[in-house]
Amino acid sequence: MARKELKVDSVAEAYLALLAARGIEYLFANAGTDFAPIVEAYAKAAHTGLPAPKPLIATHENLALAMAHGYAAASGKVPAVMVHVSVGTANAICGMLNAARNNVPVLFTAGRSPLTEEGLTGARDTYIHWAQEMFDQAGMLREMVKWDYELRNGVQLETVVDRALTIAKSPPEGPVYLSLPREVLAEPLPGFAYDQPSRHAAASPPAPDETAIAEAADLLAKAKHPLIITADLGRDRAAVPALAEFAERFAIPVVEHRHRHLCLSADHPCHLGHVPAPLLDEADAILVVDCDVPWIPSRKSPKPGCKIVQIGVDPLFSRYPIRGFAGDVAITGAARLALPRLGAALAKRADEGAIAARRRHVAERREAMQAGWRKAREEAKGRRPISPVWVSACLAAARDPESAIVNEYTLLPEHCPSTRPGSFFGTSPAGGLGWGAGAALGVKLAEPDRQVVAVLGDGSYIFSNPVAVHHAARLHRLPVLFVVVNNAMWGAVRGAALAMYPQGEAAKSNRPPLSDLDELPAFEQVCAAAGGYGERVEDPAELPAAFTRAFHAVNVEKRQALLNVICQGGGGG
Ligand SMILES: Cc1ncc(C[n+]2csc(CCOP(=O)(O)OP(=O)(O)O)c2C)c(N)n1
Repeated sequence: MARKELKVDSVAEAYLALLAARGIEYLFANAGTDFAPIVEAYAKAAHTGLPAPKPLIATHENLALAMAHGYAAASGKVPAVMVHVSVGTANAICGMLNAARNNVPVLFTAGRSPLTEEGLTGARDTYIHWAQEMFDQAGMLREMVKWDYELRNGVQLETVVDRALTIAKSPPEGPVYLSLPREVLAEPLPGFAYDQPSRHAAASPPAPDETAIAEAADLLAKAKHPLIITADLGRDRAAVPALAEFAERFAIPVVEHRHRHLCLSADHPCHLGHVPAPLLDEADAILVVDCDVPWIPSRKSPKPGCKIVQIGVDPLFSRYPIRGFAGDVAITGAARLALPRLGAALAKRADEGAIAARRRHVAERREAMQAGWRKAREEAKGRRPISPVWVSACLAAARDPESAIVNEYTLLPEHCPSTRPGSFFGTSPAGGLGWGAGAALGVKLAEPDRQVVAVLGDGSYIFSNPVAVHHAARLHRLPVLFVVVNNAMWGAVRGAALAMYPQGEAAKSNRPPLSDLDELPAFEQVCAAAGGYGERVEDPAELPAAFTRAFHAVNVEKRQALLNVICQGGGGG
């Protein structure tokens, strides 16, 4: 193992060089007075050639987090984010909740108010340095991170950075938090040396217990109509072919429920859409794989006696306060390791005649489901205001099939199918709005040659801090297409009120309170103000051509683009 020595003047310089050595490509930053040693280190690095992650400004902390989230999801690498002390941390918390619940590994860092009032380099020198300090800055987000720490001195730098990164990357992956006091960053650090390569590997994914596998295989082998429900399996792209093979071998239908990643290609013969409810009446065994919420019990549950097997790195979702889905067998294991073993155990018990019959049944169901979707598209075609079904269908026709889609829930995946692992990124189950636009920029950063499309509601778009988003797209040369499904309301809020009080006053009203968004700005002009292509679309017949124009701007002119599609209301997710 080689020790690498670096000539640096400060802990800040050593920190940046160490991040680069550990493969951190980007530091998403929203700076403050705490950044002075980092700013100085970057300025020096520009002419000394000291390696450092590329700094990328994001002018709001939630944007920084969303970009980091999208980048991590698309690249599989760990991004670093740095924000300004307590206040920057506070602004980023929604993004942190999204990252935590979506198991996104992020090294999230913040400065600390200088600890000392005078005497040390970096001591307090402006009035905010008193009031911004907190007794426990990390306490704000301790519930969302796997680990938090404050860097105390330069001597422990390597241990701290390696510990942060390996914990973030060990399953179940997730964000970590490190605070960096100004005096510590400013400390001199002569003769800095570190192991290269690192002696700290992330922990391996858990492999399943064979007894549990045998029990699960017994349950599944007895079932006539087993069903697989997943949301997140595709986060590990190596698990996607494992699921495809398993489902195909045993002719088991798969539902991607509120999926955050593509788990099974939409053209797989066992893909039965995104809604589990229609399949629950016949299912007599359900395999819940990497799925926090496989169905909504208050609406529809599996029939009594239906056996449930749960598989996941943390199959019980132990960080969720309440989650009552049954698990007759719960298997701790990464899907990519568990499914082949379960497949081997099931093959020994398989009734090939029953599988053949089931294969015909699944094919019939799939054909009926797709006929329903085709009918919905036919009906939606000419509707004005435009139907979200038509938006999704037109995007499906216009997109590069290899493109990546970021869905802040207004895209209807059944009308815009994805087939490539890593081509779909859905909202975190935490549902902190304002994620999609920034996440799409992060995906584009990770995959510059790929066409990237973000589909957002008007509400989600506003939550994303659009001026900051379009600025970042321009500043960092990230030409993404934003499609705003604009129903001029918070449809989910309205939908929730009407679902809870179907005969209530809000249901009788044309305009239930606290859900309509009147007098919305011309979103297309916000994008245009940042040098992008913007278009408002009201005529459904115009939508295909509008997509062509927008994609021309993105693909050929390398400019960001936004389609503000005026849609019918009542949506919601
Ligand atoms: C940060 C945050 N604030 C508020 C909410 C509550 N919320 C959930 S959906 C929604 C409406 C989103 O509106 P839009 O993006 O236009 O989509 P629509 O529901 O109209 O389809 C709101 C406000 C949330 N999820 N996250």
